[in-house]
Amino acid sequence: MPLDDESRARPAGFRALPGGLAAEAIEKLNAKEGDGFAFVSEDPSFVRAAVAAVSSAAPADSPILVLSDRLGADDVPEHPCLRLTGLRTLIRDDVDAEFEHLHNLQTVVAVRDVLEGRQRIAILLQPDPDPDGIACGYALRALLGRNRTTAPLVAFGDVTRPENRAMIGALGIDVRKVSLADLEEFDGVALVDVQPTVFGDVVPARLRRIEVVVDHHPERSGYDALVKDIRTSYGATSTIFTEYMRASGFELHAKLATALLYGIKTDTQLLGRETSARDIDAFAYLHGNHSPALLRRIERPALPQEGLRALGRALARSSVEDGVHLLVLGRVREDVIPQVADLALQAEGAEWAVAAGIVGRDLVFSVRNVGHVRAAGEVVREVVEGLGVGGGHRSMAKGIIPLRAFRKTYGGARTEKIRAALRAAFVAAIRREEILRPEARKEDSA
Ligand SMILES: [Mn+2]
Repeated sequence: MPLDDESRARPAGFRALPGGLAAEAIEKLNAKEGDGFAFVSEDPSFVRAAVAAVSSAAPADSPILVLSDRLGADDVPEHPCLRLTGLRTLIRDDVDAEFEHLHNLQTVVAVRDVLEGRQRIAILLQPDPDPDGIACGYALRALLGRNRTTAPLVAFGDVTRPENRAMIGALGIDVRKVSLADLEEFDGVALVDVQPTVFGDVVPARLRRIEVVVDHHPERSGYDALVKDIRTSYGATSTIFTEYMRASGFELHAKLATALLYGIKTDTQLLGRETSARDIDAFAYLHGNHSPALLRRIERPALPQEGLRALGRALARSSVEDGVHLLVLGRVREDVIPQVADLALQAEGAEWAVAAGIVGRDLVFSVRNVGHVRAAGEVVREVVEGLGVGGGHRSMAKGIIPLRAFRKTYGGARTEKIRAALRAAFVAAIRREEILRPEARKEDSA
């Protein structure tokens, strides 16, 4: 091949070795400090000669990459800065990734085709939508190029959790509460992060034939969808939508990237358990585009001054005992409680933080732990047993006890009473597991 053609075929920044493999030829390349060498060969003697030539002609310890599908570590000479990797496998991995983008693009095209002619599309989320569902609904609408009139986000219940309300507030998304009858006004229904079986053992008639479903929960039967994309190995449906965006060359604006990032973060407990390599990939991709300020506003909503004053009073009376830091706030706005729990865990010696406050007619508390102790969700379930409701994950949980039930059991609901009762209940619940199953703690920390 003539030299000029050959130079055009090479990517920028690459130079090929002119002539044979000799020290003079290497010298002609005029390698500088910071340049690297790559050899493509399946022949061990060629590689040995090449490494020797580079070592004698180029700056000392110039890095060398050997691309080969047959050679093993024993076939290449000793060199402090040499790496051996496959050539065809390297190309194949890149091509595989491109085919995956292509499959994602194909799904996006199918979704658009199915929904294109529809006047009004309901993007249906699970009841009491969570950040993963909200982010996916928002992403689907963007992918379809629609607005809140022609493709509203809808659910059979309100968004109730304060963290999730903070998300829709910060992002300016609205989720409309609808009834099954309201769905008749729509000529298209797309479900994200949920499947129709969630809405009843017998799937309501309107949801037995839907247009689109994209989800990561186990696949259920009992309904038909024109486009169905269910990937149970994914930690979040937001990961699937991130792949859609990426594959279709959609320019992710900061709000959308932040929503999807938060969706992945909450569904995977910040890339903890049940996270796939896809989730990590998508997270990294979104991280470059998200708005840290917006994310902070979602995760740390502004605290009302009254909440801060309640925190001040609670801190004045708090102490860390048996590794438990308990703060009883009195009557507060609900979103103050989880933030106080986060803060309380920072106290020296605290393995557990419990923040409690009175909201309406309930005693509401948030629990955090350092992670290598008993799961927070289990402890809370034990504390509320027979009194209220509660649950959560390994390191975060929430409980609600109606004040009436609390008073009945403990004979009152003054701050002092709450402090004493919660402390005793938590210490007992945390200890119980350790006494019954001393090995549990070891397993958990493994
Ligand atoms: Mn989800």
